[in-house]
Amino acid sequence: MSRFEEAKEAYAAAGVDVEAALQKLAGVRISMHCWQGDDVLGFDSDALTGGIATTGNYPGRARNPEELMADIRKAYSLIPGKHKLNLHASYRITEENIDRDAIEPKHFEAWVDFAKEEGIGLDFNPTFFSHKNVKDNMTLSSPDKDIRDFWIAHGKASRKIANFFGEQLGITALDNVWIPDGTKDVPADRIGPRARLKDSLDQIFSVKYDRKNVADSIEGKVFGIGVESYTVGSHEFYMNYAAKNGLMCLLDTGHYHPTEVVSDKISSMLLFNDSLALHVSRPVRWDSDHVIKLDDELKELATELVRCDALGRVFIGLDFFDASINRIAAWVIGMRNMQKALLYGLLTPNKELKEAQDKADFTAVLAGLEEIKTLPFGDVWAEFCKRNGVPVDGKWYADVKKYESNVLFKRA
Ligand code: RNT
Ligand code: ZN
Repeated sequence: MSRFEEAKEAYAAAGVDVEAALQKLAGVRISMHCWQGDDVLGFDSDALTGGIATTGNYPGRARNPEELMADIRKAYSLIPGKHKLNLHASYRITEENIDRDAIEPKHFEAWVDFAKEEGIGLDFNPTFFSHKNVKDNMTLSSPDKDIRDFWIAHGKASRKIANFFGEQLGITALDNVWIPDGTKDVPADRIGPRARLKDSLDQIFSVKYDRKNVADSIEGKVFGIGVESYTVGSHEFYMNYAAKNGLMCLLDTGHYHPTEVVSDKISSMLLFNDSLALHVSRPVRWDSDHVIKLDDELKELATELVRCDALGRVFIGLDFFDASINRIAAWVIGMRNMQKALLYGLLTPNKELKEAQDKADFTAVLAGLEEIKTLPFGDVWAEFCKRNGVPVDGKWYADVKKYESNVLFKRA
């Protein structure tokens, strides 16, 4: 018997159908964020500003669309399955000298062609940072009407582009709004900026699109660099705005107080919303956006998605950017870890454990959750990689190193 066959039996003894788990995992598209490839620089500015930051200067970052596409292709070749690519407006591809309020679908046609070739979907984000119109740390909530109008136009233009992605690819595109607005020190007026943000969002979302093409989400946050004391777009602000306006909340795992976990929020969100969006990241002491590890919280988050039967109504996107390591490896590790976490959740005897909980047999719950940790998970994961024609663990890194010396290190 092969190791996989043995693993299948071990899981079956615990009440888990391995083939069903593998089939479910194969149906999950994860949105890989383009911005890990170039340290969130994009193609329309020369510095990352606006409350987020990358650290490190590992050689070989992508400097133009060709390099970024080549690197993304390399990463996809080492990740099982077909996924999505998450773009920011700052990654437009054009010779035209246009500002962000004037971007159009045609400026993203090259990405649509790329997506068609790769068999992937696209997601989108308006870029409300790294721009001169981020005035006094404010965009959509600025007291300056011209500033607000510029960003409202950008928000509208972005949704039109996301709609174009959905139309062209036949895969719903997520359009996610995150803004850096806030104040460094304790503000004198909290409600004013929030009222202005509410009005700006009303204008952006006044245009209606077919939900088949574009799904809208808004992403809150607890604080950012330089805006430590007050964030206009807080979680409560967006949760209420989303509920009232039929939009989706996007929960970023780095955007809460350090002991607060997103895994515990998922069930509550799903009971009141048809769908949910996630940015999976790893905060180390703060929203540091480290590459996600297969740690307890990632497994808990993924298991919650499985238990809530939510794989069909959640938009899973990754959001980390580490400039101190090989960026392709960062993607591959993060994407594979997200898939491993989902597989872990799918290989958990959730039904039996729920029944034990309902009978108040908390000992069985504890024992069960602990014992699945030592089942032969790696053999099932290896089978998933093989079936998808990608290297198993231990076999992909050499390929990245080769690409690093042949391609990345040759970039001046
Ligand atoms: C910032 C948010 C946001 C960005 C990306 C680049 O704190 O997490 O999602 O990371 O849009
Ligand atoms: Zn995020």
